Amino acid sequence: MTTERTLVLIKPDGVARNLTGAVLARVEAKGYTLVELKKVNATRELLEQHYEEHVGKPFYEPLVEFMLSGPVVAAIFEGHRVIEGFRSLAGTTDPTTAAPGTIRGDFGRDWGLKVQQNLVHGSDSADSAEREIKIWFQD
Ligand code: DAT
Ligand code: MG
Repeated sequence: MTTERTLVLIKPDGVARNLTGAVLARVEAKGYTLVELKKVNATRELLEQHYEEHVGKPFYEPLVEFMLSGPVVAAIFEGHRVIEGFRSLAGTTDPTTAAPGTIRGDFGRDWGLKVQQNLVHGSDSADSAEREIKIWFQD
């Protein structure tokens, strides 16, 4: 067994809709351990690092604007295979078609805005998790 960590973000839509507790409860109920938790007002600089792979894509600028539109809750969760386990709990990127039973599928949909407001972020690999945890939890 290897203990792995992942970065989870509750995006501004999830925080504004008071879904933080519901999301965290699902991750805990699946059996992962909450290691760190904080509410943050992201900055453009921080988001540029976080979304490095998407800089220059058509949805990048609206994505950053959305992530700056309100506070975000950042969490580190730990457990064996937590990276893929959380991505499975979160569901696919487009919340309209994410499977029912997932966080995005149950709580989200495309509201007709430019960027999919899909409630959560989860690291997609061990390398991204390490990189993203450093960005959001510098202290
Ligand atoms: P994920 O968050 O499922 O890992 P991603 O890393 O490809 O997805 O993209 C980051 C975020 O950018 C995603 O959560 C929502 C937004 N996004 C991605 N693809 C998009 C698209 N085609 N149109 C609008 N927003 C998009
Ligand atoms: Mg991603």
